[in-house]
Amino acid sequence: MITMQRRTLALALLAGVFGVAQAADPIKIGFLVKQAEEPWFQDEWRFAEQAAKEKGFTLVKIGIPNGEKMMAAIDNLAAQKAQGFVICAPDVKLGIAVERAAKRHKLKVMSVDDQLVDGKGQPIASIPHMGISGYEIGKQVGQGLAEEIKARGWNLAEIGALRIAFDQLPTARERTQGALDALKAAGLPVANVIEAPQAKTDTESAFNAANIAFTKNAKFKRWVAFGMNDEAVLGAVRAAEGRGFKQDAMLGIGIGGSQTALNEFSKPAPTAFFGTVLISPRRHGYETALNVYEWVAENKAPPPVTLTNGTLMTRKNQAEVRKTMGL
Ligand code: FCA
Repeated sequence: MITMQRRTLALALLAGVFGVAQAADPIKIGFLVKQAEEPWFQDEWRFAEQAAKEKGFTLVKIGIPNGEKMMAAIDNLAAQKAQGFVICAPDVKLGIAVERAAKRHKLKVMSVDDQLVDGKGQPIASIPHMGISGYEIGKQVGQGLAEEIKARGWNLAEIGALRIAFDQLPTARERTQGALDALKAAGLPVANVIEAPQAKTDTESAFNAANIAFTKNAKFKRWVAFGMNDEAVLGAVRAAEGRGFKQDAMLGIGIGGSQTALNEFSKPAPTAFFGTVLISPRRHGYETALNVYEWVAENKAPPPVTLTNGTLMTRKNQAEVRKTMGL
């Protein structure tokens, strides 16, 4: 009896010394996202749940629309005895705050989608990250637009190119820069690029931004639109419709491929939302949750940075493209 107790004590001490979760500790991992209502984040959560089910850990999903809610969520995770979390923060400049809170509560942290930055705007290297290859994916958007412009026989010199911009977010800036560079390479005059900064990253803000841009640039009779995600492009498409630019005078390609895009593709008649670059919510949800789980359970740290790619998906090829992505 006494020997047994000693052994238990020794094991407990060992576990304490090495900071390893004891076998009896149920593993709990948070998944914090900035815009829980957006289909992309819903998909990420769904795939993270799949990892939780397979590995037998608990996933705690929390929406963090602002910095205050974010800090409260991290404290809440610690109070619930979680051991780590995945985060897409409402503002990447909250990076240092995230790093400190995680350290204070001894929580492992990994970022997804939006890479956290320090006070100088540099990525925080101690926080592993999985994001998309923003510039490359943006280029795919621009190339897709250029090809369709050609197929329609439109004259690049007469087209307004609407950039729905959210430049305070580095990945958003990279994405639209890629699209712009591809369009310029195809022959789009720089003077035709119309900037439409959105206040927030949702469809309504993009709609408002596009409306202002259309009003100011009435000389263009044909438009293409691109932005950081499907919601941005959808806002531009809806604003264009309101001004009589239907799919024969307007062309938009988004980034994402979640329900926002699928809803457009399933409408009986094609809209100006021509396509999207499908990215992988499975990788971003399932893999990040698994990465943090393995970090906690097996002390195996995730790769410092993982960048994922995408595939152009249109109304026509949506079924096969989604299948290839395992969706
Ligand atoms: C960002 C965007 C999302 C999605 C994700 C991959 O966080 O806000 O819409 O594009 O990157």
